[in-house]
This record gives sequence, C-alpha cells and structure tokens, in this order.
Amino acid sequence: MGPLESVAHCTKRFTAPGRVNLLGEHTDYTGGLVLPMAIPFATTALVHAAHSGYTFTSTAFDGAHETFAGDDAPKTGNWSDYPVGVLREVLALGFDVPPFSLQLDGNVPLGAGLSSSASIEVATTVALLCHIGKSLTEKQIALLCQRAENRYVGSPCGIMDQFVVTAAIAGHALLLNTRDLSFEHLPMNSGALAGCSIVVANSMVKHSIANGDYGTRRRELEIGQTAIREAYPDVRDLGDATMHQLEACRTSIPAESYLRCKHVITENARVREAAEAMKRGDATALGDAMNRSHASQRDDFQDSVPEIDFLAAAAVTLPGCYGARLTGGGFGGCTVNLVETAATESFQNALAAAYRDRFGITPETYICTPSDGALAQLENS
Ligand code: GAF
Repeated sequence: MGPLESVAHCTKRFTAPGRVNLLGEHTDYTGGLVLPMAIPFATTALVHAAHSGYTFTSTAFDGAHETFAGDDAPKTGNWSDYPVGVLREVLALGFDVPPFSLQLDGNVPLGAGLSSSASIEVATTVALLCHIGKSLTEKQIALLCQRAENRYVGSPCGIMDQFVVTAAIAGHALLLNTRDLSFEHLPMNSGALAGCSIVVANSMVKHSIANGDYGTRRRELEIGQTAIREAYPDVRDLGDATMHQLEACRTSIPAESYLRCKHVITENARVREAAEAMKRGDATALGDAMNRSHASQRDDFQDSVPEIDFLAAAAVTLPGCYGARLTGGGFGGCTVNLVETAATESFQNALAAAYRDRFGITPETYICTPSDGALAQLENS
C-alpha cells in the first residue's frame, strides 16, 4: 500500500479496524515476529474544518460525550488521550494543522485485547493527514501512533497493533518482523484453512496495558535480553536469541526473566511454524502451534487468568476446534480460536454455555473474517 497521498479521493470519514493476534504474543518489543489480522470491528473518524481550536468528540466510547479544544487538553485517562496524543505527534512532525473538529465512534470491544486503542489512533491519524493534505507511509503511520501511545497515553506497547490496523488486507494475516518492520500478507484460504473460521471469545474480564503487569513483563524480558547480549555480542535482541543461549545464561538472571525469555524465544519459533502451516493450508499444524502458544503464556509468560485458561481448555475439547489461545496483551480479554466453519455455531453455543456454568458470566463470541486495514479501506472507499 502506498502513501496516503496516492489516494486521490480523500473522503471526510475514515475507518480503522481492531485486530486479533493469531500468534506471536509479547514478541513485538524485542525484535520478534507477530501474526495478527484485522477484524470487522472498527473506529470511524469524521473530520471537519473548524474556525478555531482542535475539538474531539465521541458518543460511543464508554457512553461518554466529551469535548476538548486544543492539543494541550488535560490527560483524562480515557479515550480522548489517544487522539490528543496523535495530534501532538502530528504537530511534532512540524506539520501545520488548521483548526478542526473530529468525531470518533466505533464498535471495537473496549478493554478486550482487540486493539480499540490502536484503532482510535490510526483512524485519527488518517483523518488528520487528509485534513492537512499530507502523506505518510504505513510504517510512518504505525510508528507515529505507537509514539502517541508510549509518550502521551503512557502505555509501553510494541508496534504490532498499530501496524496491522494500518496495513492489513482482507483475507490475509500479516506476518510482521518487528525489528525492521518488513512484512508479508499471508492468505488465510489455502488448503484446509479455506474451511475454517476465526472465532474470538471475549471473557468479559477487562484488561489494560497501561497498568503495571505489561510493564513488569517488559522489564523482566529486558534483563534476560541484556544478559544474553553480553554473553553473545552478535545477538541484537530476543528475535535472534536461541534457547541454547538462554540456558547458558540461566544462572545469571532471575527465574522470572528466564521464563519470560523462554516464552518469547519459543514463541518466535512458533510464529515461523504457523506461517509455514498457513502457506500449506495446514489447519492442524496452525492449531497445534496456537495451543502450544497458550501453554507457554499460561506457564512461562504467566499473563493468563483462570477465565481465559478455562476458555482455551474448553475450546479444544469441542468438535471442529483446531486450536485456541489467549490473544493480545493478556491478564483478561479474549481467546482466539481456529474452528471449522461448519462447526462455528455449535462451538460458540457450547463454549458460552460452559463458561456461563463455570463463572456465571455470559461471554461474547465473534466470528472474525480477516479484514482490511485503514489504508486498504481508504483505497476501496
Ligand atoms: C498489546 C500491545 F499493545 C502490543 O504491542 C503487544 O505487545 C501485545 O499486547 C502482546 O503481544 O496488544
């Protein structure tokens, strides 16, 4: 996909989807691989020129209707921090931004690990770029949105969400190398995968990556990564590291760091396996990699919760399910399931009934077709 300026017919309403990650969790801030896809939930941004100031409104997010004028709006700790953060990054590029009013709405489930935040950031960026008549590539858009989240919102996320929300194309997963941002679109309809669907199960346990757990995991990984780099100067980051190297450093790092690094190193290998399985259309191998990924998150990365473990374990006992795992930042949110299309309805009903019986909570389940990212949606509009 080319820069935004290649889109001749800039409209005033812009959309950016959410995402679900099929595999490659917590690998996107240590130079690793990820395999997400965009989902058919989206944020819409409607931009109008205004006489003065910068105004952001929404009637959708958490039922709030909030208006802020200016990029110096106080941080609120809710949805408006994301577009304000984006505006600050657009201004930091030195672009002249005339006054505007931006209305944001959407249906990406909030706090569910489906990237409602990146969806808001990217929709805002695309709308503002059109408003000011400037162009950025998909990489620049993703990095700008990540900076907005890291610097202004204060959440230490990696690059996966912003990248896939910007650059995904329908019918495909996106294999992204987060070290150099090289990527490949992998079709999800070859071989047995043609008869499969992605079903997302929402535990309704909310998570936030701005709370301490995500940052703690990052610090634990950095300790292990530093030890490996010191012992093996050729290793740039955990994306290069091997289990042999980690084992050699085991006694010099805390036990938690060892486990977190073990997850990341083995997860990068599982992403490679999964990408090959996807190319062969091998649903069994893809599902198997997903199941092993969940076990690694539960036991080594330790970012799961009992509700999510239950959903993943129950899913794989149901007919037609090839694999199930925790998706996204963790500590709640959703599982992603690879299910035979013919079995999806019975799968959804049985999983929801089992979860309700166990926790007294009604989960939501969504069939997610791999969807277009923001730039492809713009081009097709
Ligand atoms: C969250 C973050 F925003 C991503 O960057 C990524 O680290 C993910 O958690 C875990 O894989 O979605």
